[in-house]
Amino acid sequence: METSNFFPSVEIPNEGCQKTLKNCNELLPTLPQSKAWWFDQLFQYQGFWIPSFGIRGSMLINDHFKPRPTDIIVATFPKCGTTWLRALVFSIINRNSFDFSDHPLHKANPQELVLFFEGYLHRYGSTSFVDGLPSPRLLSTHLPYSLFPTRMTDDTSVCRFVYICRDPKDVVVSKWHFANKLRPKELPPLSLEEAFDLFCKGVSEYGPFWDHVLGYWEASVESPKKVLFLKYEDVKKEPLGCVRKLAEFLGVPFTPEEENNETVAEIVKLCSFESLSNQNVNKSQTSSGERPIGNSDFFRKGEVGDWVNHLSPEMVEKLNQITEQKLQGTGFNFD
Ligand code: PAP
Repeated sequence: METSNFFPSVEIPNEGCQKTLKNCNELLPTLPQSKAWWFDQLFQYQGFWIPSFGIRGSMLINDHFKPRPTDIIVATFPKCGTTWLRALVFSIINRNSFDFSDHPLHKANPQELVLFFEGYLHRYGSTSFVDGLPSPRLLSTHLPYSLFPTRMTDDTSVCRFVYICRDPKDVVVSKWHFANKLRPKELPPLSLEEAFDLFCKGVSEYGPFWDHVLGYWEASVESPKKVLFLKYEDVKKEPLGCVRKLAEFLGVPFTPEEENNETVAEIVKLCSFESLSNQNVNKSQTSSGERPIGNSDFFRKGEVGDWVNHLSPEMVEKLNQITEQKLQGTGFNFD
């Protein structure tokens, strides 16, 4: 049995999961490949550029995962607000179990409280760890909506998804900064120009960005009880309203007593960038065997519109144009 803080134990996958892993290993070399922004290669799988562990995770989910009606899947394209949404969902769901002065978010990074779904499946090579988690299970994913099995996406009574998206101009800047922290030292730094070019071509972990966003957007329009779609910018502007909306969607609306006690405001405050980034646990720069980065790397500026400090007017025009084209006729925009 292997152990680590992040992944407590590893067991031998059962026969069914071993078969899935074998199928995945056979499939990977047949897929189109591209260089990644960080350490792993990207494979074009069902229309998306995914690292191998994500494909492994998706195949294990499709073949073996048994969803429960209480499951909550926190879904994002990388760098769109995963850390924030994890913290918000965890504190909404567990608000009666903890005192705000002695809350788990003071001691643990949101990643330890809302587990990375495909990351855990890949690490264990099976669904057994996730199968053993108590309800309600809070799981985080970067996988596109279309990569989940229909038994999770069809039936409104089987699990719920909450998604947060962000202006692609801020996403590309945030992801570029993050990529240069994650890249192995032997590789040269990724220039902003190269990162931008790859992002525009859709070649980015879990990209194309627009297809990822639209998959969840369309699902939220079709099944508003199954998928809640949020924008980073809206949560920044109206955090109280968004937290109330989240709680209602998750089936745990705030009571009048909680409103009087300012529970909503406490949650917003606890999960804010200022609060989370100042927790000692999130100031850590220590990397682990599983992650070559520290918790502090998930907190940079946490602002809307930092792209003005990085993108040239030509880049802005190009990205705006692509976004306009991709979103045309979908009923969705980033305004
Ligand atoms: P991940 O997808 O790799 O888990 P994710 O948490 O989605 O990363 O994105 C990190 C971004 O969210 C960073 O944005 P920036 O680079 O533009 O600064 C990070 O600063 C921001 N972020 C982290 N926590 C919060 C928060 N509590 N509120 C607002 N933004 C946050």
